[in-house]
Amino acid sequence: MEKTWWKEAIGYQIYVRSFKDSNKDGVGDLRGIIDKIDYLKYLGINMLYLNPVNKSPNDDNGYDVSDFYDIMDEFGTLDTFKELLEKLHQNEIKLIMDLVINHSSDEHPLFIDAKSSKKSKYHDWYIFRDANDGNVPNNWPSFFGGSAWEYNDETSEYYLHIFSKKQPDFNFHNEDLRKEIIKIIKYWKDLGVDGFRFDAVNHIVKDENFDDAKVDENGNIDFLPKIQNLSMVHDYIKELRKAVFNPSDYSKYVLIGEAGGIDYKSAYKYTHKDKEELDMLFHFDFHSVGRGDKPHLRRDINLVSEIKVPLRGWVNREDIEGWHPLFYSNHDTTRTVSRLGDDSFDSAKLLAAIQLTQRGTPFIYYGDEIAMTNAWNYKVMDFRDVAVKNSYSFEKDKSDFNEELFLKALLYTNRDNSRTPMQWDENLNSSFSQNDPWIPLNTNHKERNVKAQIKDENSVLNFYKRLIALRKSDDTLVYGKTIEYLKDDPKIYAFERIKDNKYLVIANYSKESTSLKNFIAHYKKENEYGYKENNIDSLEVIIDSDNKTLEGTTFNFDLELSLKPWQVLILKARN
Ligand code: TEU
Ligand code: CA
Repeated sequence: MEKTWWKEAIGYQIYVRSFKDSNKDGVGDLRGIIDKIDYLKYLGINMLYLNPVNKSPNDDNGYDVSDFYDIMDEFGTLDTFKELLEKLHQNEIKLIMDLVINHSSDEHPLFIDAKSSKKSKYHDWYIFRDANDGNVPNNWPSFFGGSAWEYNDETSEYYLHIFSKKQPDFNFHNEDLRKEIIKIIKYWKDLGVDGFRFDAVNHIVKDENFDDAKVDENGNIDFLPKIQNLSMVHDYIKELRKAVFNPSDYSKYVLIGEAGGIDYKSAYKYTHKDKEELDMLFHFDFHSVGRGDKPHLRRDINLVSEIKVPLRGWVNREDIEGWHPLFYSNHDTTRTVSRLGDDSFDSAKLLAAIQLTQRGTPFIYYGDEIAMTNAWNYKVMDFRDVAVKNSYSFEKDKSDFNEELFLKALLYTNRDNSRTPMQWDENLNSSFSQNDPWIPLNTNHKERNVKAQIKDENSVLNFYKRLIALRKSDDTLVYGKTIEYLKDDPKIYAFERIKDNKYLVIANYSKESTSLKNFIAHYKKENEYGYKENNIDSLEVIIDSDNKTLEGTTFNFDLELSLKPWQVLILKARN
C-alpha cells in the first residue's frame, strides 16, 4: 500500500460562481473563497477542487476558455489567484485546478484565427470538415442539443463541437496543439497548484472516419463510441503526463480525469499504475440514481444495484488499478440529498457517514455539508444552464410540448440544481451576495444554512465536521480494507474498515425503521470463528446519527435492535 497525501486528503469542490461574492456583482469569486477559508478550516477539509477559473465568455460557465493563462474577469485577477493559493497553502489546504483541454471557447484567439482561413496556422488545431452533400458532415449530436457541427462561413466548412457551439473541439492529433496543452499544464504547475482535474479528458480523440453513428429503432443515435474512450486518448494522456511531470513528481501532484462511459471494471485503463496516466477518475455512476423511465419521473432507489454494487466495485479495486474519488455529486448532477436521500437531514447524515468512512478520497460538493437540496422553487426561466436554453428552444414550439413536465424533468435532472448560491444564513440572498445572484437562490436557505447549523450541535454540518475529524484521526479509514455484510439487503448497508483498528458502519438506508435482526445474526455467524480483533463484544458506538443517543455505549448484539429511518451507527473496536 503506497501512502500519499491525496489519498488521505478530504476534498471539497467549489463551484466558484456560486460560493461567495465579494464585490457585489452577484457572481461568486476568488476573493469570496479567500474570505471563507476560515469556514473551510472549521469544516476540516484540506483539499480544494475549483471548477474552471480561466478567462471565459461563460457560455458554459468557464468550460469555454478564451485564455488558458489568465483568470476570468468576474473571478478576479491572476494576483487574486496567487493570493488564494498562498493562503490555502498557509492553511494546509491543497488546490486542484480544473483544466478544460478538450476544447476552447469560440472566442479564443486561436479559434478566431483557425476559422478565418484554411491556411491559418491554427486551422488544424480544431476539427473542420467539409459539408456532406450540402449538409452537416455526419449525424453526431452535441451533448447540449442539436448537431455537433456548426457551419463556418469563412472557410465554407463545419467545425465539431460535442458540447455547445461556443466550445469547438481541439484536434489532439496535431502535435503543436498538444505542445500548447503541455505548456498550459506546466504554467499552472509552476504557479504551485497541487493537481489537476482534466475536463472531459475521455473525449480528446474522435473516430477519424467521421462516419454516421448507428441509430436504433427509437431514433437514438449511438454516438458515444465515436467520441469517447478511444484508444489513442491513452497515448495522449501518457504523453502529457510524461512531458509535464517527472516520475519523482508523481506523488506530489494528483491527476484526476473526468470520464463518462467508464465503470469500476474499465477504469484501470486510465488509472493502472503501470500506465502512468491518471490517479483517479470522476465517473458518472451515481449521476442518474433513481431516475425514472422518462426524465420527469423518479422511482425508488435500488440500494443494491445502484449504490452497493458500484461502490463496492470502486472501493475494492486493487491498489495498483487506481484510487477512487468518493463523491456523490458535482456541478453536473442534481443535489446529493435530493437524489440519493429524501431531502431530510437524516438522509444527508447517512450519506455523509458512508462517504467519510469508505475507502478512497472523499470529495464533498459545496453545500452538501448543510444538505442543500434541488431547486424545487425554480420555474423554467430560473435555469441558467446552456443545455436548458438549447433544449427549451428546440422543444417549446413542438405541438406536444408540456411545460409542466418539462419543468419537472429539469428539477429531477438538470445541473443547475447543484449550482444555486451557497446558503450562508437567513438574510438577503443568504449573504452569498449583496446583489441579485446570477442564478436564483433556493428559497429553503432561510431554514437550511451554515449559520443555523453551526449553532446546532446535531446539525448535518457538525455531523460532517465530526466525521472529517474522525477520518483524519485514523488512516484505517483511508487505507483499511472494506468488508461488507448483507450485500443483498435492500435496506441495511453495513461494512467494516480494518487496518490497525476496526470500524463497523451500520446504516439503515431506507425511509422505514428497520430491524437489525438479520444483520446481527449474520455478523455473529461471520465472526464466530474470527480472530481476536473481530471480537464482537467489544465494539463501542462512537457515532450515532440519531442525536448521539447511543454514543459511548457498547453495542449490544443480543438486543432486538432496530434503526430509525436513515439512522447510521459507527462502531469502533476497543483495543
Ligand atoms: O462534463 C463532461 C460531460 O458531462 C460529458 O462529456 C460526459 O462525459 C458524457 O455525457 C458521458 O457520456 C464536463 C464538465 O463537467 C461540464 O460541466 C462541462 O459542461 C463539459 O465538460 C464541457 O466542458
Ligand atoms: Ca463577484
